Amino acid sequence: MIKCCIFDLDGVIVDTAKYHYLAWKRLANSLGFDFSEADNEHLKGVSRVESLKLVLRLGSVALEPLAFEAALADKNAWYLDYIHQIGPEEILPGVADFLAAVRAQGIKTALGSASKNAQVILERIGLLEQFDAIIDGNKVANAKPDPEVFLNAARATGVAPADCIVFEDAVAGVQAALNAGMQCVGIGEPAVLRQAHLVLPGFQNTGIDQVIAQLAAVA
Ligand code: B16
Ligand code: MG
Repeated sequence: MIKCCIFDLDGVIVDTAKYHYLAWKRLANSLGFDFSEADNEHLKGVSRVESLKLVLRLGSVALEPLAFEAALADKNAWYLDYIHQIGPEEILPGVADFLAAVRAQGIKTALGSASKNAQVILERIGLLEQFDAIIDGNKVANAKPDPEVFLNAARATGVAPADCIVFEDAVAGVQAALNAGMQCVGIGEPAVLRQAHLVLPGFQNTGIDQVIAQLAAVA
């Protein structure tokens, strides 16, 4: 029986990838190379440190530890300049109603995100109070596909992993959910997220009862 829904943040609740892109592009340009939106696709769901390693590899740039830390700080400051301007209009279609319906049924809600900025993003979009637990990049040691983030979310809500559904837009996140022994709904393209038990384009035109029934049908 489903007792907890765990949501990834970027690409599921809100599309912050466009702001990550602008900040990474500014950093790449400051280091003398360009960074495209196609390059940015590879950073979705990837932690900040691993993202910087990928960006530097693209530009064939090596940074000493102090410069590496400074680059991380610059990128995050530029990213937060955008985040501090967002509001509830950035919530992806159907998400707010879906979350409210989950909670109305007495099902717990948790956030399971790689982002260290999850709290401020949820505050800005007005959804902070909609989560029983928030497990973000500050609370985990191992990045997705390691199941740590989702197992922590299950533990924080007191729900067994088998009774959790994870909603994820990144391949590594889908793998993390499966590694946690949870049901997984991919949000995005079926061809990309084919390991998920079910893939939906988003939260419009669906509801928690429908999702639970669709998962039962493919079990
Ligand atoms: P931050 P998610 C991820 O969020 C993003 O998809 C990824 O692009 C980003 O690098 C990562 O968070 C870390 O974010 O720099 O804010 O700590 O999809 O796991 O919610
Ligand atoms: Mg994501």
